[in-house]
Amino acid sequence: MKLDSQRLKKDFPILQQQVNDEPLIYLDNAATTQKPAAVLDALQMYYETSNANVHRGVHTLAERATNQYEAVREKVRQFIHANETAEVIFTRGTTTSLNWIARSYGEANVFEGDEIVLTYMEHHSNWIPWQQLAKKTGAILRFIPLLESGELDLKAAEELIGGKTKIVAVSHCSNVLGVINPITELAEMAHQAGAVVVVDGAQAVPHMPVDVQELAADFYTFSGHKMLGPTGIGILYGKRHLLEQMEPVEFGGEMIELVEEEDSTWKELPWKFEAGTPNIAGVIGLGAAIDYLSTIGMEKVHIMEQELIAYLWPQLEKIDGVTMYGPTDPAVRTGVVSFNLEGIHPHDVATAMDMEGVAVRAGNHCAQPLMRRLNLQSTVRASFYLYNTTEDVDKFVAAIQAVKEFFQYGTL
Ligand code: C6P
Repeated sequence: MKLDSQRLKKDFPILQQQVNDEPLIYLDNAATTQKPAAVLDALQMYYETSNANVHRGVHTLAERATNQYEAVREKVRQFIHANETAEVIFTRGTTTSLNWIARSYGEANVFEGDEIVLTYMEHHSNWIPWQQLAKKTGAILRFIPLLESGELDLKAAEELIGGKTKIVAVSHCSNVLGVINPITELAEMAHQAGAVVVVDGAQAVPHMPVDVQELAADFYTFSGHKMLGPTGIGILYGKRHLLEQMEPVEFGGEMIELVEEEDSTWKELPWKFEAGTPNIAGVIGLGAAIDYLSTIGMEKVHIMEQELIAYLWPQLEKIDGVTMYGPTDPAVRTGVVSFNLEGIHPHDVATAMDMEGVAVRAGNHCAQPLMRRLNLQSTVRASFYLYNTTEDVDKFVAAIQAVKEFFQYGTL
């Protein structure tokens, strides 16, 4: 059965409002997604019935909170097809997960003259941690170039990834170009070279089925808030044998086994990485988000987004002055559409669209190196999700026309 986005939209209280006297059309889902009532209810229910610290108390509430918290780890494991819950670590989000991998795995395994391979489309969160690691260790950063279509140049990747490569860090989906990258192929290249592959899955996990084993990812990271869950919660997945070698990045309560005056030992995986009181409510909310998405089915979410883009793309192509970025082939793209309107600054476009009730993002999208490669300062970005309908697309297209009229496109 096809996804009924109109019906799903009713599950999201925030989407029932008007903005600037127009029904809200929320198209900034790559920045963060809205939360269904099921997630909001789970948060409230947790605080009303089960709030306690986890892994510490023996009282009923502590046990209830701990059980709920650990049950979500199992849900995440199933959702991404990890081997075991020991490989699922709760963090603050993708950014934290990537920083931890660079700090812990990176500093222990990357040395002077080693190479770290990135792509030119990486978000700053999958760029700066490696840049800092390279500065600290004397390693060299190499970059996989992009083809004209916005896809990665895999021939160039094959040449770049070699004996000196220690890490290949790549986004599964770009937050600007909407392109889906071929992680399995890149992982194969990395593994043949004896390197590990670190995947930034922030824009993938919310939008398509992800199987970390099928992808052969050594590390995989994502954020709860981009998949209907709360902010401040994310996941670091790593293969057990890699996580076991790694030192924790943060130290304190909860992650220790034995503390002596001069030395300490750590808990086993995954808890050795979870120092301090974790974001328990965030974890519970993420669990509710996973339930919501799983009931729908991620394959359906993916297909629905592709259909929406297939409906939008030709309409955008017809508008005089619109330039779109990223691949035209819907098979390799998600619901992220970056574009510019000739002669009108992206921020002006986004502000004028807001007057029509349409929320889009303008800027460099935390991808300055990519913007430089594209010879751009910024773009407008509309990013779609499961509650966006073809009517939303129509209103979005109409809003672009209205913006053009407002700025008297072609007459100045
Ligand atoms: N991109 C966007 O509007 P955090 O902030 O840690 O949850 O996610 C960081 C991040 C990492 N990788 C990719 C590909 C991302 O898109 C993001 C977040 C938002 O595009 C905010 S800049």
